[in-house]
Amino acid sequence: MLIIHNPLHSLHRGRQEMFRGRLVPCHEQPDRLEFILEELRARRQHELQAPGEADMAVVRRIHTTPYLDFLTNAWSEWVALDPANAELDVLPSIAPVRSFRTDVLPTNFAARVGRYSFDTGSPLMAGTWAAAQSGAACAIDAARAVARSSSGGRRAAMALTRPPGHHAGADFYGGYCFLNNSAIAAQALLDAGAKRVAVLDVDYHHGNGTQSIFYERADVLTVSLHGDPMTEYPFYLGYADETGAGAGAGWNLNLPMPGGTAFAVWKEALDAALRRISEGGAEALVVALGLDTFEGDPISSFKLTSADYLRMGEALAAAGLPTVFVTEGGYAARELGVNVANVLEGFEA
Ligand code: SP5
Ligand code: ZN
Repeated sequence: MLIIHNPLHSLHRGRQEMFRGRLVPCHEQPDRLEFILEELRARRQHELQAPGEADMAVVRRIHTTPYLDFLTNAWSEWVALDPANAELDVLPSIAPVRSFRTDVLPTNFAARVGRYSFDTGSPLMAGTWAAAQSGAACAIDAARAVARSSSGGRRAAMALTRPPGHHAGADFYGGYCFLNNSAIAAQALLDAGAKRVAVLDVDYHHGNGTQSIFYERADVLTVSLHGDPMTEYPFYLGYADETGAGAGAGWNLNLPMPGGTAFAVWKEALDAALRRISEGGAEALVVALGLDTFEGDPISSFKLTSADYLRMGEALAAAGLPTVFVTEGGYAARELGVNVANVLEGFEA
């Protein structure tokens, strides 16, 4: 498979995230991607490429200009507050919840960090913007390689990148995500001529950013399989009764499952998701490929085994659609390589 991998990913290297009142080591680390690259190279059947420059016109159809301006300048503003900040990651210190104004944008930097983020677990640092932009470039290039498939291009491609993207909305970051690479891939497929695209999110966590970006649109069907938000992050979105709104009514499907879910039950949800995608007439598929459903994942509670990822890949291939894989979460770093490679092996079998 064609794999567009992010050469700048390690510029984003979070030191700490907040957990239960403590700063603990960040789970979303550069070695995650290095282990995947190592395994994909070892299997020898993949074609690894670096992306070109990100086409920001596509990114701007997904994210707002004020948010992109914030990301572009965040680090220099942080260091301008105090040169000693250069040794620290940016984390928010205020959350403008209900009854606060959304129509003011304070010049105070800390205030704007709160405006544009939704958790205290997503450190932002000097290289975040460059790494995230290069990840968007991977998503766009992978999508365009697949979009050309009618004229003899690719059946599938992968954007292999971090930081992940599916928690990021049009104007906010969180859940280790800054630019929504899966949404950007979907938009690139539409821009290249697809009339309808499906985004199937198999990360353990609900893809709240992707859902909210497309919630009122019928040209992107969003489907997410995830841990029940009543107990699992991101808690405040991802319930089964969220089905889309306005022009997008009926074009969102959430399939939450309880902690401890193993592959037999998970696969039934996947089959339901793929039936919905088939009914919806999608012309291309984006798979938001989180590997935190793995039994060994340190922050999640599903029970998928490495062999199950072969079956997952086979089922995704059986959908018969041009497919763009975009990597999302998954924190059992060492096992990520085999698990990603197994999805692709199952897909290409
Ligand atoms: C892309 C993605 O998978 N984002 C997930 C973000 C989850 N953030 C909350 C993590 C809380 C983990 N705390 C577990 C501590 C175990 N000692
Ligand atoms: Zn996740």
